[in-house]
Amino acid sequence: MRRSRIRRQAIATGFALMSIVALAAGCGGSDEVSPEPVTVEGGEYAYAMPDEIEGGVVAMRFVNVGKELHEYALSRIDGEHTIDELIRDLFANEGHASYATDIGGVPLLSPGEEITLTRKLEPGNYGLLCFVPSPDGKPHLELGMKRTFTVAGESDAALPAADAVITATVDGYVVPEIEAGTRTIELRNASGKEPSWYLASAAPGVTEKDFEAWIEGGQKGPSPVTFYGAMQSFPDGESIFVTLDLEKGKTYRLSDDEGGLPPVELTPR
Ligand SMILES: [Cu+2]
Repeated sequence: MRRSRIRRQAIATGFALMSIVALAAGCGGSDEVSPEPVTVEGGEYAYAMPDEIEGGVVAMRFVNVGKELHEYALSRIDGEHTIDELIRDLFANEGHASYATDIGGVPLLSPGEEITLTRKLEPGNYGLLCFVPSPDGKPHLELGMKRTFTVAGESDAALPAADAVITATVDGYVVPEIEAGTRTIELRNASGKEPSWYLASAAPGVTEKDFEAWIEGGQKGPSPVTFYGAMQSFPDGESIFVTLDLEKGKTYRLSDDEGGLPPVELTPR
């Protein structure tokens, strides 16, 4: 949960944001059976999703059904600990709890946006938390945006075929050309670190300061930056698949607020 604490701080100070992204695409396709996505709706101020989902290769479709920005910080919780114990311990121990493992979830997602993450999930108990501040400054988790769910069993679903691969290397993200449309992108971490994968877009000339001012001003009107989620940090040597709509001609920015990788831009063709 280290990242979640950092995210909370970053958002509180308004600086997580020009995290934006880029994607790539070619043509994909596979005969293997992809998992049926489990929908996780985030809104003011709760997550709606099943209490139990099947393990193995799991596709989770995260949707922001609310009016504010939301995130979906995901952790595995060992033992019988509750989500309230986890929150208490994270705040008391600089984002750490001995019984919880941060496995990465969806970072900032703008209202109306959605993204699907596909990867393997082991059986166990998991927790979702939103550290985004409400207009009055209270983190959403204090207002109810927190919940646990159970992963049980193991399906025979396979990982999806990727339309494109974005690799995080020691020097930065390597992004191929991207084709517009609904695309499944493999995010491959070969950076030796745990970078985050923020995907966002903003009108020309909009800066981090504009976003910071919007947060500090009580989030009046639409956010000057649109966030498409993508992925919080995950371990070196691993891959996670994201599926999302990429708009032709829009400039996306992929950036990292964890490992210090330089941001890259991509415009789907
Ligand atoms: Cu939230």
